[in-house]
Parts: sequence; C-alpha cells; structure tokens
Amino acid sequence: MLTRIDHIGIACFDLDKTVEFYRATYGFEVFHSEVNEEQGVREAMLKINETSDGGASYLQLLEPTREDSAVGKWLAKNGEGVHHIAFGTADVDGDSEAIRGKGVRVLYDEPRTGSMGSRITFLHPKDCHGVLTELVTAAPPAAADH
Ligand code: V0V
Ligand code: CO
Repeated sequence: MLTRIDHIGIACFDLDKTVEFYRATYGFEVFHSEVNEEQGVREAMLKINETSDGGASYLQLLEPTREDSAVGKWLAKNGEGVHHIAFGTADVDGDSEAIRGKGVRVLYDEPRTGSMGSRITFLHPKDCHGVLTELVTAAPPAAADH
C-alpha cells in the first residue's frame, strides 16, 4: 500500500546553488546527500515532514553526473523543474508487481538502490499521464546510515 509522498524529485543544473536557494528562501536544510552512480545523479534530500506511516517526505534535488543519464537527458530537453514524484510503501516488491499487473510498465525487474539505502523502482511516465512515478521502500532505521 502506498502510504505517503516520499519525495518530489527536482532536476537542477547546479546542486549547490539549488540547495542554497531552498535554504535561503524556505529554511530547508540538507538532511542527506550522496552520489548514485547507477542512476547518474548527485542528490540532496531536504526533509520536509515526518509522516503518519513512520516515514517522511522530502524534496530530492538532482544534478546529473553525466549527460546521457535520465536526469541529464531530461534537463537538456526541458530545463530545470519537477522530474518525478515518489510514493512510499513498506512493500515496493509487492506493490510494483500489483501495478505491473494492471498494465503499467514498471521499468526494473527488481527494485534498485535509492537514496539512503532505500529500494526503488519507476513506472513509465507514458503510462502515468505524463508523470514519471517512483515507488520507494525506505531502509530500516538501523541501515539508513546518513
Ligand atoms: C522522459 N519523459 C518524461 C520524463 N522523462 N515524461 C515525464 N517526466 C519525465 N521525467 C518522456 C519524454 O518526454 C518522452 O516523451 C518519453 O518520455 C521518452 O523519453 P526519452 O527522453 O526518449 O527518454 P528515455 O525513454 O530514454 O527515458 C525515459 C525514462 C528514463 C522514463 C525511461 O528517464 C528512466 O529510466 N527513468 C527512471 C530513472 C530515473 O529517472 N533516475 C533519476 C532519478 P515524448 O517526447 O516521446 O512524448 S534517481 C532517483 O530518483 C533516486 C536515486 C532516488 O529517488 O533515490
Ligand atoms: Co527519486
């Protein structure tokens, strides 16, 4: 069951400048940052609020590490802006299989590694009314070593 908005992914050209905008304008601080080479992103997670399912909602600021990555290609075409939304679930495997069964393309056969040790998969935007949609299961608290 999808129980929260886990994050909104925002593509940017310059992560440091974008982080500074969110800090100076809204007071949001970086909760965690990392490079995910498989996804081709350098990212910063800004925690907005905790959620009633025990998780939290974040903004995920994304700078591409290479031009041919998903975010690099998207930025070249669209410029900066909202790139994807992510729903949180305790069971990304079960929920993604159930959604696949409804005829929506799930991009990975098995969930891959996401921010803070989470497990993630994506639904094709063309099957979701133009919205690239991610499903996330957060790492157990002990494993989420940020
Ligand atoms: C592409 N399209 C999008 C889109 N990206 N539509 C809405 N939102 C997006 N973000 C549209 C694009 O305009 C095209 O439509 C069509 O899909 C095909 O796009 P393309 O430019 O030819 O690109 P593809 O097909 O090579 O790749 C698109 C997909 C790719 C969605 C398959 O971006 C992908 O695999 N994304 C999943 C991985 C990802 O996004 N990683 C970065 C975040 P027209 O022009 O044909 O109408 S990593 C992350 O979130 C992490 C680590 C985390 O949360 O922990
Ligand atoms: Co994401």
